[in-house]
Amino acid sequence: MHTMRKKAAGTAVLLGLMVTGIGAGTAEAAGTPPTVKTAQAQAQAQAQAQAQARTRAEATLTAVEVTFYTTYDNKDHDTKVFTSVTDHTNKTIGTLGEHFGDDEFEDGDADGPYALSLTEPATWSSMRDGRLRIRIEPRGHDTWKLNVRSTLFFSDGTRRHADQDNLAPSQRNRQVDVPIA
Ligand SMILES: [Ca+2]
Ligand SMILES: [Ca+2]
Repeated sequence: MHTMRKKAAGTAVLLGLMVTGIGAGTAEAAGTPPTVKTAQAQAQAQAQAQAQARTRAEATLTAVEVTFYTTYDNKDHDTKVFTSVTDHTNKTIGTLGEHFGDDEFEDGDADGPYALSLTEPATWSSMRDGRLRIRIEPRGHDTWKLNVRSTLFFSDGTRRHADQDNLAPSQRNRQVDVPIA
């Protein structure tokens, strides 16, 4: 049973051989005892579940999109925005090339979705406990109040999100980190 669990791809064939073997070895050629069938079904289901978990953990990050919803304090036209995502080790995985240094985000604006450029490989599991990082560089004083929505897309079709309301980076506290869930 151990070898069957490890080799998910060969499970169907191995099961077939095992059923044949048991049938030939017993006086009752009529069929496999129900208890053996149940154990085989359980092993097969477990192998499939493990394979699926492995596949999901290893699914690669293919894209990251972010949208900024300015609420009731604008982003000044000359305040630059630096947006990035980090993995669970705090390594930068992707950055947004556009910094909006000549673009006001007015109250009520929805800006995005913008696609980040991915610079390092990442997987579903490595992005667990990662961060969406927004850092501003104002000229003079500026507070920017916003809600952010971000989606991370993976190769198996799954997604993670970094969403948070009521962010308020300013010239005093320039960086905000949003956990990736
Ligand atoms: Ca402002
Ligand atoms: Ca300014």
